[in-house]
Amino acid sequence: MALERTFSILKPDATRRNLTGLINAKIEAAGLRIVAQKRVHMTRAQAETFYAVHKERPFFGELVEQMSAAPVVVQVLEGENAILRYREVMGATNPEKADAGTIRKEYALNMGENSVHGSDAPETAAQEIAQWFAGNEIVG
Ligand code: RTP
Ligand code: MG
Repeated sequence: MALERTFSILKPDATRRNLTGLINAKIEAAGLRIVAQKRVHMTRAQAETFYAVHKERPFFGELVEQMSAAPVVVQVLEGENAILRYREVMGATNPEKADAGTIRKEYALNMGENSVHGSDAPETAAQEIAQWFAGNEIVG
């Protein structure tokens, strides 16, 4: 299978607790290469746009609040089957249901503050990467 790219966010709960290095070590150990990375503080508007698919959900307000409350690290990850591979490494949305060894099992605080985001499909990955990175910022 050809190399694929996915979009990742190390969320505010992770940056606050200085966990970005430990999480990156798990990403790299899983065979994914970090081909772009920067630290940004999302505005409310950026968080609303990013999670627009969830705007009717009851947790939307809290999600936007949390995502814009502190800096995040946005990344592009590259590897074979990167989208699914990263979802496996992240673990289930609810950390209580996440498999042992996954990022969320080890580091997430709860369903909302679950340390990482990863794209869920090729179309969303392309869209999310384009929202946060210029082409020349990604070095594969
Ligand atoms: P993500 O988009 O952040 O990678 O997470 P996901 O696919 O595993 O989960 P998704 O259903 O897309 O939900 C997006 C984020 O919203 C927060 N959430 N809170 N309190 C709740 O019931 C609830 N449900 C979801 C989480 O931060 C989740 O990652
Ligand atoms: Mg999602």
